[in-house]
Amino acid sequence: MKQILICILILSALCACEYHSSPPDLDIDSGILSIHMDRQHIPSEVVRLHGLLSREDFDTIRFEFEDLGNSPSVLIENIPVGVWKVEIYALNSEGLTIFYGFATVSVVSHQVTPVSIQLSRTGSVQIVVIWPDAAYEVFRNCLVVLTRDGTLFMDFDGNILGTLDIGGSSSYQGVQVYNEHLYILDNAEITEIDENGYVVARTPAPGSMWFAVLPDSRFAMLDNRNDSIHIIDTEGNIIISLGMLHSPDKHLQNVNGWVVGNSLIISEDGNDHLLEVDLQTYEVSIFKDCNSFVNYPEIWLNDITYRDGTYYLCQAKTIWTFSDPNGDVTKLTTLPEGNITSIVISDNYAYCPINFSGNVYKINLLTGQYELLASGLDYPDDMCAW
Ligand SMILES: [Ca+2]
Repeated sequence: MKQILICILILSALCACEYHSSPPDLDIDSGILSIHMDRQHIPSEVVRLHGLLSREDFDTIRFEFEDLGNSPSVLIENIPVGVWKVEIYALNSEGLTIFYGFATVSVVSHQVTPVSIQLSRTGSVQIVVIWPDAAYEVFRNCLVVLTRDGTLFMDFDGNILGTLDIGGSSSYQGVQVYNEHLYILDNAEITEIDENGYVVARTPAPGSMWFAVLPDSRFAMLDNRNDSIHIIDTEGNIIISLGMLHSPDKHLQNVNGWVVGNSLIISEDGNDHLLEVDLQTYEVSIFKDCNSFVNYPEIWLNDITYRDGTYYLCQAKTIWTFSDPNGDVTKLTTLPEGNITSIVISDNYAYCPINFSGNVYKINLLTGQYELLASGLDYPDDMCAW
């Protein structure tokens, strides 16, 4: 179910009426309704957005969103204070309403009241109205760690700031940040949360797989059992399924993905190879053969990330760096324990959680020296910086 989120800010302001001139029994307060929409949440088939503001005994106000290609917004002034119903209609090129949503909003003097309306495809689906208290409390400029105790916000000194009460005990989970939004894979669903803590989309996803957020509203679902990569859209439909250049094996390897430019780099295929998926043509190729340097008996390549021309590739305990996939690799460090489940680069440090011990290490990228940043986490499975 495709849904759009509309954030409505109601800016209520008292009219500049002098009290002695106000006639009795007249509603002298009025407010301003300011509705903004995020273009990335409007499906491409929507060509027109308009709405109604209605209340018993008052004239219905009609409004139209301008500039759909950018960030459409509308400003309605002089709304008498009180409870109003807002309805939004999204039309396609044939003039048919394909999305609809409504909310009851209370226009109050001297208050800014944010209200979200989730638009649903018309038909048999229910219309969902999300009120502001549905937002999660989120923290920014910190690490987000997925554990069996939930999704934790942790600052770069290792202090836990709070918990996002979403996330379960599945071994196939993930957290990732893309375009300032947090994506959490849990129980075969990808939840997208914006910077204010609102859930802006939920995408059904095939189970028992890892994931990567891709450009242009796509996800890659990474399957280590069938050694395949499923590219899905935000409604969960498979766009294309790709193999890993060999028949499915019995290697239940880790499969992590990281987008670099217009490619998805995958670690790994089950044979110590990194793969590259061209996100335009969906061509799959071997990006790097790691057989020559990997540290045995640390089986499997783990997470991979990239910053400023350098790739950071983990095994269970060892972190490698390289800049040219055809060039040499450098060992950054070997931690005293495994398994590293994720690597996050921030400033001049890498941050790596260890699933079995519940520790998080901070590694100096210049010297390779590491320190224990946090401990006592319950099986940290994935991490990102938000
Ligand atoms: Ca496999």
